[in-house]
Amino acid sequence: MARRTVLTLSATLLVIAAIAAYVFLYLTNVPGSATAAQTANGAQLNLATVPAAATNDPHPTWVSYYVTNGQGTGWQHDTTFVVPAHSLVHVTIRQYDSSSGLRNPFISQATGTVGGTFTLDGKTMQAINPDLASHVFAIPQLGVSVPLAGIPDNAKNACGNAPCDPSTTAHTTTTFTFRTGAKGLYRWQCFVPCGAGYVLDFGGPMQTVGYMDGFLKVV
Ligand SMILES: [Cu+2]
Repeated sequence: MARRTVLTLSATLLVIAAIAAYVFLYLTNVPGSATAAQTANGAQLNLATVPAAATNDPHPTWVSYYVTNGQGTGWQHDTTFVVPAHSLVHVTIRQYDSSSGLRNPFISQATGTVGGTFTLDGKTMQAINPDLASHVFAIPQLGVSVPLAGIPDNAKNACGNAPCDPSTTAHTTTTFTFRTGAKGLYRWQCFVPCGAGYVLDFGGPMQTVGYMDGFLKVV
């Protein structure tokens, strides 16, 4: 009888400990967020994509998005972006990674942006060569999707780990504008199979918030 009580108690304590670990390690462990800068023209979001996160990151070999300031410096590893509701959001993404290419060439077109276009290194475009895609910035609920071109495979001064210096390392610069709707939490993600080393290249950073996924918090 005493033995059965001890066993039952131990099992109960184990379950409680497991639930507590789940709550504190996962449910309350929310990634940080970054608020878009307010400019005279509307909200401005400055992002960067890198071939590898910072060397002191929990996953220093993973591809990732980062937030920067307007000069492309002041790097923050956040992928929740706070933007105003019913507003224009201007986005600039400095992209430091090489191309992975798309399996579905449809995604090489921009959708859901103002004018249906984006600029790549200053040139207005509607699509890129699908083979040149390095990452995609897509907000499926808003119909927004913009392809990001990779740097050439033989680029000099390619950046390794974040943070990357925009004045000395190779990158492409993509800009576009989209309009937000109602307040709410919207998911964004990359669609390029860029999770090298994982099943179908869609695992690891591709399925982890904080790397190739995040949220748009419309307030
Ligand atoms: Cu990606």
